[in-house]
Amino acid sequence: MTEEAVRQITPYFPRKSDKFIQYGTAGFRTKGSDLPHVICRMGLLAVLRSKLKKACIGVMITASHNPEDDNGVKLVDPLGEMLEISWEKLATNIANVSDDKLSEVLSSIIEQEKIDMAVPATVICARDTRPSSVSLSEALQRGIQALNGECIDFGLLTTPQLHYMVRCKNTNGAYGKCTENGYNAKLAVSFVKLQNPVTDKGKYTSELTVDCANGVGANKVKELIKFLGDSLTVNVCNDGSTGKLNYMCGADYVKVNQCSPNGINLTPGMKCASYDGDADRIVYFFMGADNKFHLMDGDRIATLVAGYLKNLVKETGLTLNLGLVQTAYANGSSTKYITDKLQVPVACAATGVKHLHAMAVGFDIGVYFEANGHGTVIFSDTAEAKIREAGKNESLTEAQRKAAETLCTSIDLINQTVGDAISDMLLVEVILCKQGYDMQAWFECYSDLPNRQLKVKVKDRTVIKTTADETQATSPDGLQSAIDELVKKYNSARSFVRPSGTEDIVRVYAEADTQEAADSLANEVCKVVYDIAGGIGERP
Ligand code: 16G
Ligand code: MG
Repeated sequence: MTEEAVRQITPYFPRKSDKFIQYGTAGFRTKGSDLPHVICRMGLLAVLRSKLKKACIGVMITASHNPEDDNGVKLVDPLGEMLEISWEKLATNIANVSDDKLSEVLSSIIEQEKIDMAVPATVICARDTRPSSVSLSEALQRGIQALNGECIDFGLLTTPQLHYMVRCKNTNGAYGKCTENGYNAKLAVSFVKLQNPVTDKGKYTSELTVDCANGVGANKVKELIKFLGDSLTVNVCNDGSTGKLNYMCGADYVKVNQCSPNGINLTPGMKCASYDGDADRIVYFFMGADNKFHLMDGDRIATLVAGYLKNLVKETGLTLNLGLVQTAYANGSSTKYITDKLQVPVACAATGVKHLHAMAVGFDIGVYFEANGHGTVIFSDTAEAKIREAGKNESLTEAQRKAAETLCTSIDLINQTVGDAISDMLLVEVILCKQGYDMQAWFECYSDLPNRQLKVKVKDRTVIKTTADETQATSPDGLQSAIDELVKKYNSARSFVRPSGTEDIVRVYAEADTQEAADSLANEVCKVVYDIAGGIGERP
């Protein structure tokens, strides 16, 4: 069977180059033109995974915030979570094997994993708006069909919408209807239910301007708005009609450059947000009372969400263990605010959504956010059942019941499968409205510690090893103690280094009480990395 499948696809999607490609933190990602055979082969792998799991598997074609010429592919597991880590290696093997060995590798996976090839397979696929995504989606479907899998093609979707569809499909509608209208209706109904009863909205205004990175989020949010009536006005910018995908716009651009994107003329009083190219990340921004640009990143969103949920849980009287997962990049002030002021425990995970997600599952209610704006909330099955039950429990006080009902509706507003710019945006709006916050009030919750991120080129970045939370370097010898010595020279300072998972460089992060101090510390740490870890090129 594998031989026949390979015979069907290789004439059309041959492996043209020997360039090694790895399934990394966000799947395969490279130039779109290098991907046809990789994506076709992911169709084969998705079919095998579907047969193994006896469930529908998802495949998303996107390169998120990368330039328009790049593309990528990710597999999505049955409950809408990222592909199990042990299968990343299988994906890498399949992508890199020569055409004449492909059948052999497929057969060995079938044997090792004891896959019953008689089980039917279904794969849900979707793509972003990149020009190369259309033909890559065809390649994917050819791969799926070659192993007799059924393919459900949703065409254009945001990445989190695809994750949502997979979960809906495998839970027989318990999570929602497996259609775009189903997704929009679920979110919009919950949003309106949470927003409308708020009588005292304080400084809150129900209007915002969204930079959609000229990506797939633009048309999708336009569809969603139709379901919102007049409860929220969303001005959609960078909708792809004129600008180029991710070019001088989008969440990554705004976060990295700390400035407003092209296409938005930022003036005081405006509330703005940016999605990334596949709408799984969101950051907010505004111009403050000081006439300066202020970024409200994932850390800010996390504090808002954790505080809101913590209050609601308290009002229900239920005992539920709520925690927040951040990465080492989270600003020290946000961690302090959450721990001291909100009294929510904070855990630190390695960079990359799958690591945060895995740690968040350990709480009854696990909130996770990366500073770059990717994040969501996960409710354990038991927590969700308890909350839903409390919403109907006549023996509770009315206030307790109401809080439980509000929590239930919030659960429906949240895309628990993965970070979702559209769903996160609606959640932030609900919370800002309840708190009566404008952007300035939200901003004033705490002040960020000044920080700096730099990169160093080294011969082999894998010589740098870190602890699981990435806050300490365990190798090479002497690196961590050198960093510790430097940190001691500054106030409220912290610094760490880690090998990037997406680029061939070492990343350096430093924060301190002033920008000058953070800059200087980051620079000094770069020199230490260069000297101890085998720097190449000019010394920083
Ligand atoms: C990937 C990750 C992102 C992480 C980034 C770090 C996913 C879906 N994406 O884009 O979460 O922040 O890598 O990049 O997991 P780095 O390793 O180069 O610093
Ligand atoms: Mg993305």
